[in-house]
Amino acid sequence: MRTKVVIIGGGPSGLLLSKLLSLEGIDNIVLEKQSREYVIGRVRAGVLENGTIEMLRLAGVSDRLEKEGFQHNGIFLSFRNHGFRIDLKGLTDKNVTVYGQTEITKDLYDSIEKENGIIINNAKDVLPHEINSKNPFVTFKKDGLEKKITCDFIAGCDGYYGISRSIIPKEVINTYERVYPFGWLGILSETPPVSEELIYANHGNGFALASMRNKNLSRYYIQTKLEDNIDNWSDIKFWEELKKRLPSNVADTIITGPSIEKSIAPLRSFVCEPMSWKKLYLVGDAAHIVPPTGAKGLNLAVSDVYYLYNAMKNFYLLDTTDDLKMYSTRALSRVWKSIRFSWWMTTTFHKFPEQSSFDQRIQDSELEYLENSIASQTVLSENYVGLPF
Ligand code: RFL
Ligand code: PHB
Repeated sequence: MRTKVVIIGGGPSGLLLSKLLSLEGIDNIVLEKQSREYVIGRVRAGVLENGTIEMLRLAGVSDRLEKEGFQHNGIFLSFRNHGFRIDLKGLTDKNVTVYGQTEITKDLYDSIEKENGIIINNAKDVLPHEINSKNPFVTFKKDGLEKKITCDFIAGCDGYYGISRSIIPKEVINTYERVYPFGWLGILSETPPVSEELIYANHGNGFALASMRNKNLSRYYIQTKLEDNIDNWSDIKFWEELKKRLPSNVADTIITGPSIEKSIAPLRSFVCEPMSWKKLYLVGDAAHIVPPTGAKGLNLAVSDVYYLYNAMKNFYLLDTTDDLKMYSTRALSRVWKSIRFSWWMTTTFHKFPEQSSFDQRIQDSELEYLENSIASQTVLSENYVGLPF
């Protein structure tokens, strides 16, 4: 088999790249190790920047998003048992959209399949070869049979634990990492959200976040110990702890119910430089990870796709490699700004194990400053709604 671009990983970045390339007539094949149901079932991101929406529109997969997504013009921050609002729209003239990653992935799958794009699910032992040659190829197993696809380029869209990054020789790569000493316990429950806008809470017991998917589907998170286990968290215990961490006037109005999903995610900042090597281009979580506090992971994956899609388009349609050569530099410049913002949100809102009363006072004064300074609120808003591509 031969194609122009083999895309390893059928998460949001791989699927979006595939759809955009196909619209330009650039053949590609997506190799995804999991089943379609598994990929769509993963509950993850919920907050989309306008740039992300633009890209989904360009890919022709925004119809449902535009009908069912919720426009949010602000967010609430809380500390010392009271909340204040950041007017994202008033400060930046932009807003964010709440629409689940699961829905985006489903829309992309449906659209690619409708247009006869090729996604090979349950592709096992995927391995890129001869990246440095004119004809790189990828091998994999499907239903026990060995397969090989020769191509011009390989896009590594296979997430943090994927195979693609590990193909780049160690001496070429630099990695930068911060592992946070806590995780997020998240639940999904079929209850009305406690607030029309998201609430990010700093509390002595740890961070909490009140988010949502729709009018009868809430998503809540609390900071937990890294080594914690979901078996230690009955629904009752979760709701009790969440209520403690939100301002009491909000906590009093929470409608609780059984969780329909519950999981713990570790928090990490990670960047791999460069994001490309020879004919291999890393995209999204394969190249970088942010803690979810700034709601940036999926949005960053989409801005990587923007740079790579344009570079590949210019290669095939205008016969220039200039933008491919610049891919890593352009993508990294935006990546680092989101890494910084997500690190700042994480450090400002979470309780660290070794946190002293001095550190707590610094966090309080940071939040007090934010509450009273339009300049500080503008900095946060500009980053939260998304920096330009
Ligand atoms: P993904 O989604 O991890 O997809 C990678 C795909 O590659 C497949 N794969 C392989 N396929 C073939 N061969 C191999 N060897 C393979 N190895 C892996 C995997 O099965 C998978 O299908 O990466 P991608 O596409 O780069 O997308 C990144 C986003 O998923 C991620 O950044 C976001 O979910 C992060 N994130 C958030 N981002 C936001 O922008 N806004 C948010 O509000 C937000 N909230 C979150 C989040 C992530 C969270 N968790 C669980 C980490 C909230 C949470 C709790
Ligand atoms: C979510 O709804 O899953 C969500 C929202 C905002 C974040 C992280 C996750 O910062």
